[in-house]
Amino acid sequence: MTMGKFITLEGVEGVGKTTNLNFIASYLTSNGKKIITTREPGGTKIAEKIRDLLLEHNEEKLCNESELLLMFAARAQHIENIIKPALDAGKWVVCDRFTDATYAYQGGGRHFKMADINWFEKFVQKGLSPDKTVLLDLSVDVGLERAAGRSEPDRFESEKKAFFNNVRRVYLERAKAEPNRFCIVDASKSIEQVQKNIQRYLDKMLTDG
Ligand code: Z5A
Repeated sequence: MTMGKFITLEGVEGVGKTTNLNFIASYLTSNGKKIITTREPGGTKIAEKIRDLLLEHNEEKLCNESELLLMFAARAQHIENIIKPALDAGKWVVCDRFTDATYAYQGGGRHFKMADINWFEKFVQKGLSPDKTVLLDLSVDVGLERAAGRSEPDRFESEKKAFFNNVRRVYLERAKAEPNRFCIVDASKSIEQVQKNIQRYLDKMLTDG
């Protein structure tokens, strides 16, 4: 039985997850909530080491099966050591990406069967799932443009447009299938408008308790 709330942010690259994670954190804090912000893959020392393995270009090619297993290995560490203790202590956890990203990237992008991902989800999460997921939706072209030129592209950022179009498609399918958990926010709007829209969902969560 958890007491806090678990909010995740999702979307293709460059949609503004980091920008809006900071906004959500300060809005909830100003409304008296104890919060932690975190990210996936990552969030603990071991999970951040796994993140490096996943994002870096390695001399030895990381095979897709290892990629999927490492995502869930990092997640297991993160849930056990960060997410669950925070929720149990009544904190609100705001997380940049979670398992919807695995369905979108490893399912949509790498073509793993959704049923296989679902098996790992149950094995690792033991029923834990976000209370609310903000899907920042944006065309792949605009997202890649926004993200361009920041640094050397990592292993995922080096993928082709078709890969990201599949990622976006799966995100939207999942949002349609779970309308109560997901809120889809049009990330092509100005930052102010995007945050106004996110705030409406947060206000509802704060009122509903
Ligand atoms: N991955 C996976 O495959 N499977 C999994 O299960 C998980 C992850 C959990 C790391 O993710 C990679 O791991 C990710 C998927 C994979 N790879 N990809 N691609 P990440 O979240 O750490 O990396 P990212 O997706 O590359 O995040 P990002 O590029 O940092 O994007 P962002 O956080 O969404 O965007 P941002 O930094 O907030 O904004 C980008 C720019 O746009 C910035 O200059 C902003 O000022 C600007 N911006 C933001 N909002 C707006 C609006 N509304 N208008 C105009 N400009 C804006």
